[in-house]
Amino acid sequence: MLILQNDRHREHAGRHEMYRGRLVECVEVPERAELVLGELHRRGFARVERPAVRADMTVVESVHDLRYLAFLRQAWDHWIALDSANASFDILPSVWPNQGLRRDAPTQNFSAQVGRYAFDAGSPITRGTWDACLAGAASAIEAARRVASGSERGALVVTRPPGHHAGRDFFGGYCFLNNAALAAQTLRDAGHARVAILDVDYHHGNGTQSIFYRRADVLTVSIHGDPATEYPFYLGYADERGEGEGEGFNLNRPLPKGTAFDAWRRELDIALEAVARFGASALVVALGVDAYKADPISGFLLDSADFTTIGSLIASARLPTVFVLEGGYAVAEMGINVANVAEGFSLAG
Ligand code: OKP
Ligand code: ZN
Repeated sequence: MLILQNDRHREHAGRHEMYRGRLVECVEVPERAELVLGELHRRGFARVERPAVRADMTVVESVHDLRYLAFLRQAWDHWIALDSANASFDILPSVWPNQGLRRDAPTQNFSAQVGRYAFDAGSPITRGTWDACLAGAASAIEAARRVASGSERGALVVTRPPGHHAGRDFFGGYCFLNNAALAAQTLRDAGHARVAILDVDYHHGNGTQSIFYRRADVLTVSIHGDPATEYPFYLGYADERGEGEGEGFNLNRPLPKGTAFDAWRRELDIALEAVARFGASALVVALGVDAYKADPISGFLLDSADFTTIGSLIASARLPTVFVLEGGYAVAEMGINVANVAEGFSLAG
């Protein structure tokens, strides 16, 4: 299996996120990707490549909104222009156009613009956020191209920040550009008529769902902690099934906090059946490993060995597959859990 790494991920390094009235240290840290790469290397996944080219903006601009992209690209410069002392702090929103306020208001105020594009106060924009995200997008697009051409059966994109909470024109949940959506769109553009995205991160991939909600060509399936109690709270319920042409092409399988692998695995069977019934010819896996029992911000009870099983069950779908790294915050063990998925997938032949 091909491993593609985003070698600019370190440039996104948030300092604080807002949580329960205080600024706490970010859990989505550069060390995460380093530990994954270290463990893959130890296991002998020798082919680790860095994508040589910049992200194809045609793909990025087909998934994301042009004004949102311009905002992200310029955000740090605008932040510093407000006050050079801002360089010591990250950008976080403090005001939002909810409750009847106008999201399309022609405001010139920078803070107001941040709030227009952010849906939480836990996802700081830093000096290197744009460059790190764009390099991540390049990795996801390149992985999808290699898999689409048939030169690889499977590819794993080791990148951060994650992407599945990012929508067409919004960021949140530590996510800015939706790497899984970019991979899926790339597979579509390469001729795969039906592409499925399977999201196994503990948190519902609200961004991915919203990007494809009205489309019948990309099936989105997610297994996650019940949003009635778990982040992102406002999306991810079982009754969200798609809209318009997309009706029937979104499947949510929320599970209660405390769910262990026997029940989780039954949901994976259901998800993979849906992918097969849909007739997907390619698969993107939004690979969060925060379903792990020791994850500090999640509530499922999976063991490290379960991730090997997940990898082999996904391989049993027999589809060209792009794995894109999402969450996982039990930093010490996340390398093992990601490498287990990769090994389970590879060894299943
Ligand atoms: C991103 B991904 C922790 C609060 C939770 C948001 C969680 C985002 C998860 N202090 N904040 O899906 O792993
Ligand atoms: Zn997550």
